[in-house]
Amino acid sequence: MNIRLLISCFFALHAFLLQPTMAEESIASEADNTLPASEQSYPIHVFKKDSPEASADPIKITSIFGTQQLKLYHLPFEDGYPTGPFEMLGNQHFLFVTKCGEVYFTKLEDELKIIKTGKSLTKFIPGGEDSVDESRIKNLVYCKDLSGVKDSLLINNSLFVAYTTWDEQQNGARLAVSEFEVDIPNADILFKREIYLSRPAIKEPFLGHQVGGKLVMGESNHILYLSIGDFSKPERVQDKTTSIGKVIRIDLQRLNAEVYATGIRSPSGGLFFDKESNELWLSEHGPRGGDEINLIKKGKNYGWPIVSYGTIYERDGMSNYYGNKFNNHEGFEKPAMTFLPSIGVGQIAKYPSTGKNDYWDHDYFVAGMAALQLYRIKKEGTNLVYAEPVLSGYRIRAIKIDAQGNFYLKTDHNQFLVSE
Ligand SMILES: [Ca+2]
Repeated sequence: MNIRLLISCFFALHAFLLQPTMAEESIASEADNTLPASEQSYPIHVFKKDSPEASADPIKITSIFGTQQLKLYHLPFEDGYPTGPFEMLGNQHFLFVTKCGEVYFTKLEDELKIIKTGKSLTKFIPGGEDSVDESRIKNLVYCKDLSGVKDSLLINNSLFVAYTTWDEQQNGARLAVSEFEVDIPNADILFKREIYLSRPAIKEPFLGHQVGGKLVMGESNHILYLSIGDFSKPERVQDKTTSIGKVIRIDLQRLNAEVYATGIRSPSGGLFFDKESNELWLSEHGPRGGDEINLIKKGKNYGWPIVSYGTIYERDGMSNYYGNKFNNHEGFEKPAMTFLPSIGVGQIAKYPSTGKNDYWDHDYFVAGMAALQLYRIKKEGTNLVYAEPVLSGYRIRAIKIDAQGNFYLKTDHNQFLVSE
């Protein structure tokens, strides 16, 4: 039996076993690691709508090499889980895009205030044969369960947004990237063009938090990288005719897209291009255990679903199960760092050289969403040496660090933490 047939058999059984718990599997890779081992054997939905109890103590990023105090603000709108990204517009103005594609222009004063409310990400399309309208407005974002807006990226006045969209003809979902023009003085946003669509359209049921969708600017400002997850269809990842489980490189000038790397499971955490070292870093959720941070190189295969340092949820500790090598990464590009148990590895940001804290210079800060932690990761060359937990109690969805070393952290609980 060849390897592809083995994989197909494995996932057919895997899918069969998953049937009754499909909805619960959804947060599997971000599982609550505080549960006893016996309760961790099966997928458990652990997202808690209420944020953990607020402490009266000052909120601090606390490393053995220095601290930084944060102030907690509450978002002046409600976002659904998994929540959307934000952008810094300068002068304490921030733009938020919610999971369902509503855009909020806000300003940070004593509190975070809305300048202009929620316009949805839409475009006008021509009227059809049996339409009474010359054109109609179409919502772009397929916002259902765990699907929705996955990331944004602001380059000058262009806002690139990655989101799930519904293909009516194929009756399935795709990951799309579109460009919008941001009119900052008028706090408005306009659809400009569609940049990318993943292939093929994936029919329901699939796991909408496992589609990836992280965007980053690459070696120049007309090169974008996009991460795409396995849509919970792992058997499609090693298939070269799909864009499932791949990193895509998009040239904005030529609107040309190519597969850059493959073998990715769920890159819903972070994609980071280090302009100082020209390195592309990606964090991804493993199955049970095996959350990874990968240094992404052109043409390389990162192993999913053939190898993983984790295992699947429903086969406690089994290795070599139906041809898969668990607790092993042989024959494929190995992660630079792996987390057991899974921390729900999230977004990656770099601390710049500020003169304020030499010890943190050039280190990476990475969120552990399930672990409710922020980690400082010491980097030496391309080696990630250790991960130091520096802030706990917040489920951090998005991280930015400005040139002065100020942190901006957005959580899944409608919180916004900013350096004081
Ligand atoms: Ca891997």
